[in-house]
This record gives sequence, structure tokens and C-alpha cells, in this order.
Amino acid sequence: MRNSAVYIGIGSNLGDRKANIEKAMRLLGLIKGLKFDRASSIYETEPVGGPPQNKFLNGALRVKTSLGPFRLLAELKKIEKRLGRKRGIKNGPRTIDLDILLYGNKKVNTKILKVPHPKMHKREFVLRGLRELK
Ligand code: PH2
Ligand code: MG
Ligand code: MG
Repeated sequence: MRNSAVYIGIGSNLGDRKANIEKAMRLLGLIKGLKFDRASSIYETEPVGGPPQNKFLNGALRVKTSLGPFRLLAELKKIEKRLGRKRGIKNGPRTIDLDILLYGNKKVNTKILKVPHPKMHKREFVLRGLRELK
């Protein structure tokens, strides 16, 4: 299978934000069937939605992968879990968030996964990183 170019949004606003992002990127690079390609800069952003909360560090990553979108999603969730992500309030604070933004030109529309990420075009904190990589 030919590898697809996949864009992943990364964000953190809890704990040591920079360390969380660095750890997540390192773990991402260890996934079998995935090759880390490029990272955007990491920049601080005001929280959008959710309860009052700390500022985020955000960025975007480009990887090449032979994993299908659902396998990739499972791997991203494992990393979130390893970094202490707790499921809680919608759009609430998180140690790490890894979102599939684009997966080649594939479209996925299920309850657990929607690609392209349905809110990415409205979120400057996502678009900024994507623009750097495109
Ligand atoms: N993620 C959210 C909700 N709000 N705001 C910023 N600035 N950065 C994020 O990554 C973010 C957010 C839900 O995932
Ligand atoms: Mg998110
Ligand atoms: Mg998420």
C-alpha cells in the first residue's frame, strides 16, 4: 500500500505543555507503519470554547503512514493515554490532544472519527500550523 500523507493537530494546556508535546512527538515517531515527516513551529494560543482554562501550545505535524485512519486513531489515543489524558469536560483542559486533521484525500464520516477534521477550517490555532506545512 502506498503511504498517505497525514496531518495531525497537536495541543496541550495542562502540566508541562512543551514537555508533553515533545514526548508525544517522540512516541509518534515510534509507531510501526508511521514515518515522522515534519513539524510546524509550536505556538501559544488562547483557548477556544470550553470552560475558562490555560493557554494552549499548538502545532501541526505531517507524517506518512500505511496505517488506516482507524488504526492511526487508536495509536494516537494510546499516546494520549500514556501522557495522562483524562476524558472529561468537552473542550476542557488536556495534557495532550492529537487530532487527525487530513488523511491524504480520504473522507471519513463516522461517530468516532471525522476526516477532514470538521472544525479545522474555523480554528486559527489549527490553520496556522497547517499553513506552515503546506
Ligand atoms: N482544543 C480544543 C478546544 N479549544 N483551543 C486552543 N487554543 N487550542 C486547542 O488545541 C484547543 C482549543 C479541543 O480539542
Ligand atoms: Mg482537538
Ligand atoms: Mg482530540
